[in-house]
Amino acid sequence: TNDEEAAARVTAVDADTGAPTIFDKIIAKEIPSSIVYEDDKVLAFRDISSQAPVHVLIIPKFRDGLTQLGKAEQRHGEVLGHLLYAAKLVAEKEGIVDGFRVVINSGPSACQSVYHLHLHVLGGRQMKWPPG
Ligand code: DGP
Repeated sequence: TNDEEAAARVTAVDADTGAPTIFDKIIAKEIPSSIVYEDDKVLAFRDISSQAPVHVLIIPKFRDGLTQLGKAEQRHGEVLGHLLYAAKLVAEKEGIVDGFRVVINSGPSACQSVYHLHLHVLGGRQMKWPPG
């Protein structure tokens, strides 16, 4: 409903304060996660609210102001490229490299809920288009 959309939007707008997020605790391994891939720059772990048989989040270990894609700066280009390449590595590792989807929700209208940039890697079932 429109009310639900409005509520989601207000929550999301309030959320991008630049403050640390739950993902910092996941990176620090202060809270557990199911890690799929890790290197010096990125961490990939299973989404707690899985929307497909494979649903992995990939995040930069050093957020460096990159709360959302819509706030990317030129200096983030290298890590953004690396995140995308890591998505391919994750897809390969998960056995879905023949068909998978990568999603970035940027900002309230896209329903971003955690303000630490992340890629969703989804697969293991027939994906539909258009997305919701
Ligand atoms: P987005 O809506 O694009 O901001 O996606 C954020 C995702 O993060 C959402 O699908 C649920 C996931 N998530 C939130 N908190 C946790 C957590 O503590 N652990 C894990 N594994 N995933 C989380």
